[in-house]
Amino acid sequence: MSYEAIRYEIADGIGTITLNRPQKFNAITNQVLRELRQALESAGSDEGVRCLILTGAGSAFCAGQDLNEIQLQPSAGASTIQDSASIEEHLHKYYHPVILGMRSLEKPVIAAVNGVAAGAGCSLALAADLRIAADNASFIQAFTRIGLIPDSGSTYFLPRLIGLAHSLAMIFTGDAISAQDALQMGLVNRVVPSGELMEVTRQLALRLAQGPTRAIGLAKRAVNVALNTDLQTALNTEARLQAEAAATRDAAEGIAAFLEKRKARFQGR
Ligand code: LHQ
Repeated sequence: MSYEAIRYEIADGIGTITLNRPQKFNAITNQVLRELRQALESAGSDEGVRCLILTGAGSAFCAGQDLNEIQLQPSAGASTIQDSASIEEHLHKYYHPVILGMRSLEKPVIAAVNGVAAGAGCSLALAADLRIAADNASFIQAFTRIGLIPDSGSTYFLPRLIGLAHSLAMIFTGDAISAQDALQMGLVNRVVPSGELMEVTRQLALRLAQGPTRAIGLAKRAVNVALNTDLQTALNTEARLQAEAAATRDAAEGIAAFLEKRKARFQGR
């Protein structure tokens, strides 16, 4: 498939998705969401992709839903969006497969947040496993600024990452959070000078891509389950997935390498 609203490149076991509408701060159209879904599915089935980076072209990461595509109909008590009967249907049809696709992809997903991440653009960053932010990046729960509520997973991820108090302040005020404040809150893993963002992110992605990526994927699944369950179920899930991890060649190699006091050569299977 060819991509227009995003770029999708693969090198050294790393898939890089770049939101590519820089003149509109990478605002999200239906086409962006269709292509994102396609790239995520492709990354999932491609053994050559062992880690994924999500970033934005130009000076912004993503300004959220392209507001030109929303048709407001307050007199009818409803609003619609291009190609969908309702906003609710639109979220189910276009946004949710992308958010669920990022979480269910059993490969690490790193958001390289190169500038402002607003509205659903912030949700996209939150749905990644790890976030590295440029020092000039910012995070805005922009939804209430325009009379809407957080969607695309922000109500789910934000309190889990930074707790209720910070989350509700961000959501109620719509104020921009700087990269440094985001780091303090635990919203991002690391802040780096803007010019170093992609290199630092690639180094981390390369390290993960050369790791035991089957185990990393199973660990992601176990944590996804544990986020929403009781201790007994989490323990059961860990035990079942540990058995799967232990049956991989990487586990045999990892243990052998430790005993032989050498560096392990992982293959992701
Ligand atoms: C944009 C946008 C944008 C179009 C910047 N759309 N053009 C999903 C589905 C269904 C229902 C509703 O909700 C959702 C989820 C959502 O994401 S709702 C939230 C949508 N996003 C926003 O409300 C954020 C709107 N943008 C902004 O507040 C600002 O642009 C930010 C704070 C991101 C950046 O501010 P500045 O640095 O001052 O840049 P700017 O405003 O000048 O924007 C640069 C260009 O990008 C500009 O284009 P232009 O042709 O005028 O130079 C903007 O119009 C365009 N742009 N966001 N969401």
